[in-house]
Amino acid sequence: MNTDLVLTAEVQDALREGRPVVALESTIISHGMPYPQNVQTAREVEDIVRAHGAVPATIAVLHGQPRIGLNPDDLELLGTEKDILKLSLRDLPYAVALGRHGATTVATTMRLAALAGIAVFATGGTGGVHRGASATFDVSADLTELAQTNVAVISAGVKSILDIGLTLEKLETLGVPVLGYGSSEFPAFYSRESGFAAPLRVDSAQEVARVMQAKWALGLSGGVLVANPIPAEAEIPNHEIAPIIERALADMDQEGVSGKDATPFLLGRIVNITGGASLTANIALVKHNAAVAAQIAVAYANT
Ligand code: PSU
Ligand code: MN
Repeated sequence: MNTDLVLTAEVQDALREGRPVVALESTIISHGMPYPQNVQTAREVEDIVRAHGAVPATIAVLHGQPRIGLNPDDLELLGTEKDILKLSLRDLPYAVALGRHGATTVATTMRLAALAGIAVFATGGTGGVHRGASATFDVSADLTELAQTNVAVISAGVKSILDIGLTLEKLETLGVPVLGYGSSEFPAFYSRESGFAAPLRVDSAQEVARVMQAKWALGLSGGVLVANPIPAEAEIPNHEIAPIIERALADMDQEGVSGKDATPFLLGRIVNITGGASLTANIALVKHNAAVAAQIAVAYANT
């Protein structure tokens, strides 16, 4: 068994030379979007990172190897193969030990990125405290990872499939700076508005880079969460998406879905109910996050 990280030459060279690199997750490919949009989006997101002057490093476990940077065939495999594990942090050693394929969640991608020396990571939305968590204890490992691993995560906030208020409270407890990017409102993934204020606000990639530098220079370990609202022309307003999310949550209860299957079930259900409109929004926000993340990685490399 070999637990070493496997980096592509492109990523390895960039890291050695101190050039900007942006990590990208793979659960969104295998469990977050349908085929073929998942693979196409993964490719386009990598192109956007490059166009903004950084090197993309999509992260996954293939044949039990933690891989930092993937080729187009790898992306296709992650988007089409049926038995790709969803790897939260607890599942990582299992996939490595048994030689399995696995798509990494935000938590696991953060950890592997940090091990590789990558400080900036773009995703769609992070996990958080699920609604009803006081009974189910369903709180994403993304939050505990943000508490301990030194990576800045660029996301479009969190979906209201979660309890946004409790998620923000938990992030405060865990000491994670939450930065509204050009926004005083904390965004809600499909929507620019959540009804919750962003705890802190920044207005440039340089400001994010300085917060990262200050946090780690102070010896504070853990991540920084950048909440980047979906572009206005792509958003689904809260009053439209809220009842759809309620319906998806009711369907989930009825079908008895819980645990690691909750987020993939809800995303798929929302795509069905909206006739694909939520997928279009999801793709737009991921691309926007990739562009902003690349700008942050460039600024951070220059600090
Ligand atoms: N949010 C999305 N799409 C996704 C996810 C979140 O819009 O695919 C994925 C991310 O990989 C995130 C994971 O880390 O779901 C959270 O899963 P859980 O709630 O089981 O921790
Ligand atoms: Mn969970």
